[in-house]
Amino acid sequence: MTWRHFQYHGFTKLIYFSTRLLSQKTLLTMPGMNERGALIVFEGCDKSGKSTQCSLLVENLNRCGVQAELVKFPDRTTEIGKMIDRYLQNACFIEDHAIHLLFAANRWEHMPSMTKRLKSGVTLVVDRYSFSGVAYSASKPGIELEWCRGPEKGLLQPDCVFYLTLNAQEAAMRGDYGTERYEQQDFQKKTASVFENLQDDSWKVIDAGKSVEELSAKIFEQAKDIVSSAKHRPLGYLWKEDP
Ligand code: Z5A
Ligand code: MG
Repeated sequence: MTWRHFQYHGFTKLIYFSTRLLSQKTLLTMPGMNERGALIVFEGCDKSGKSTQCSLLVENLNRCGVQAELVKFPDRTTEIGKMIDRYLQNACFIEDHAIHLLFAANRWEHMPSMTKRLKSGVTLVVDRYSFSGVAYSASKPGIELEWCRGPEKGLLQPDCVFYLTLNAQEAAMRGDYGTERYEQQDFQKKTASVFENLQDDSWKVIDAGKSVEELSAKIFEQAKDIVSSAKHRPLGYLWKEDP
């Protein structure tokens, strides 16, 4: 082999191995093309600390390199959300079935953007969802639980529901309790019993009577596993398989 040949082959090999090394490194560091984000929902009775824990979970996930965003229902900023806000503040009357449909519509209007974000790999942390919709409406006299589930069928299925439990007396001692519709202890007890009926294997029951820090550490640990296991699972749809 001449010196020229040696130079040519050495250079080609160098290019070949550097390209392989680069593509392997890119695969390791870039999020996989088909990896989706997880849909993590927080539910629970009034003042159980859902909003506090949702914000902390988003911060903790982002800090460890998981892209995560907060979604809150009701979203009081949309046209439908503004009607819901007036209703919750006792500024207007809306018939019980009609307000139930508005809460569900408020979720449906967010489905396209939520689906897009999940598919692009973003984890969504959702502060209240369909289970609140069903629990609060089905606690009213004359509204059947099955009827309440109807408009929620086909919404995105959460990968996990963190259900924060707190007894009604403890909740009543927390900030701002009693300023909105539904914030009465008897009604809260009824909603808690409906929530219990709605639980399945994806629910994780959390005793919300602990400190904010203790709760957020425990939730973060569990959420990391949920994010990993959701990556390659197809998106599911709520209560679609029910007869
Ligand atoms: N509703 C419905 O009917 N149908 C639907 O489809 C949906 C909702 C989605 C408004 O919801 C109402 O809408 C709600 C259900 C109904 N009615 N009720 N009741 P909302 O989500 O907008 O409600 P909110 O005003 O935000 O309250 P909340 O969500 O129940 O609170 P929270 O998020 O669970 O708690 P927090 O804001 O995080 O904390 C409450 C206070 O406790 C605050 O002062 C914190 O600093 C304190 N806190 C939090 N964690 C702790 C711990 N660990 N220890 C001590 N203190 C704590
Ligand atoms: Mg809240």
